[in-house]
Amino acid sequence: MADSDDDDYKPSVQLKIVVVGDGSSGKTSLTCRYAQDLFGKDYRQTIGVDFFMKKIVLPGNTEVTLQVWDIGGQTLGGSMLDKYLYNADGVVLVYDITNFSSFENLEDWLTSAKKMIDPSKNPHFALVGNKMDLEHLRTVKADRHEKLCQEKNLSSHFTSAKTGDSVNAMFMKVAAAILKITLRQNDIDQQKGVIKAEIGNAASRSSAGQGATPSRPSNSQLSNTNANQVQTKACTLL
Ligand SMILES: Nc1nc2c(ncn2[C@@H]2O[C@H](COP(=O)(O)OP(=O)(O)O)[C@@H](O)[C@H]2O)c(=O)[nH]1
Ligand SMILES: [Mg+2]
Repeated sequence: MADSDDDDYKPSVQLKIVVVGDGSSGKTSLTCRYAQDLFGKDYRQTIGVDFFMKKIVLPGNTEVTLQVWDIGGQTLGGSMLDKYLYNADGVVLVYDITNFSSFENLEDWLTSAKKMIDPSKNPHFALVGNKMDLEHLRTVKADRHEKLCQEKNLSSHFTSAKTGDSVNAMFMKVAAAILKITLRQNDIDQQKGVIKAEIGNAASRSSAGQGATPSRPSNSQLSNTNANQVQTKACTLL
């Protein structure tokens, strides 16, 4: 159903999605899992891989290029955080369901992100409880998660980067929510829209060096992307 003639495609839409949250919540694992279907059990804090691009097709033959940014080692007070969040269409707030403080800290991540993103962008915020394969060690109850979603108007997701459970679905739902496209269960189950993934870093896109704002599309609905200029890198699983 997702496969159809190229002639039917509408102009491509590009969305910037930024994955934030405490260290060790699984941001890099989620982005690598989504980008390359990789999961590394034992790697150090993210170095060098800032974002990747992946094309998916949403209902209505809407081709979407997702630019997914991993904030790497940036902390809440991190000096580059605003650069990562610049012009984001969606923010994925990740916590580890076995680590209560990673959940508690998300309110601060949310507050900071809201301050850093132009309100006129009206970005979508998603709450992701990761490490669902460790449900037996869960310390954040589902009702706490749902309560925060309601209070802060976040979409609700649970994933396991380790098993891959619901990772594709989460990113697909976030893209659909940003574009206000309704997904049916069938669309989520099929996941046939993946065309390709590329990985790059901010430095390769920034002409003015450190501190410069990575060049970004001025709005979320562009037909032309810099995807081809993205430096290809493997997910850094050290
Ligand atoms: N069991 C389990 N471990 C995970 C999962 N996601 C990440 N991890 C582990 O948690 C640790 C931190 O993951 P990482 O992706 O580096 O977190 P980040 O600091 O937020 O980027 C690593 O040891 C990962 O292998 C998951 O879904 N399940
Ligand atoms: Mg990381």
